[in-house]
Amino acid sequence: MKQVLIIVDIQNDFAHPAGALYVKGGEKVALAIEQLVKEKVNDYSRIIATADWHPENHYSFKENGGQWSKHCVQDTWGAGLLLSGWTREKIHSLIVKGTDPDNKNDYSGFGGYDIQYAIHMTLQEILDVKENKEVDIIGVALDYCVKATAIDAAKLGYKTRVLLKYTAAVNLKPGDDEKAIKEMEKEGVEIIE
Ligand code: VGL
Ligand code: ZN
Repeated sequence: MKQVLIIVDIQNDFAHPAGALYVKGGEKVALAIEQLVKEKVNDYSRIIATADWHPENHYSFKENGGQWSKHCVQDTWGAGLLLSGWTREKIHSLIVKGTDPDNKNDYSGFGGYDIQYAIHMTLQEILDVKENKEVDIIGVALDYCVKATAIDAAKLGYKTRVLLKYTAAVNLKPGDDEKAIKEMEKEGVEIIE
């Protein structure tokens, strides 16, 4: 397989029941992803994780006039990955996103950069230097950051699949998950049950 696995935002604030923006079932998704990585680590050419990585003054926080409770503040417990050391050690790149306090279009991993490079390699640059053309996307939340990342990937020309079994949705409104699936399909994302 020449696919890249992109694990979106498996962070305490989304996936741990005590997290600030807990997505129902997030901890089960985290465990399923652990298992998937164990089984497929040699099949994927790379494993990339994204992380919501907000400054205290991020626009999306209620206290700053936004819609969400304060979450994934840089270097706090909530921003940490809810993945074992074994799995984290398999991750080649950690893409942080949502770092600009005022950028209102920051759900997609393609708006972030690899935290290990001072020179700010983007997700697209990392995929392209390795000539990776196919991506499997999993994680949370299906109706926000998974959707935005998958649609960007498809628009940028990558063969893009979302593996539903390894996702969970916020569903602020009932049916947001179905709506997100339709939006992704419209943009050419393949949805795998
Ligand atoms: C996300 C809400 C706020 C996500 C990030 O990762 O889906 N959702 N920030
Ligand atoms: Zn966020």
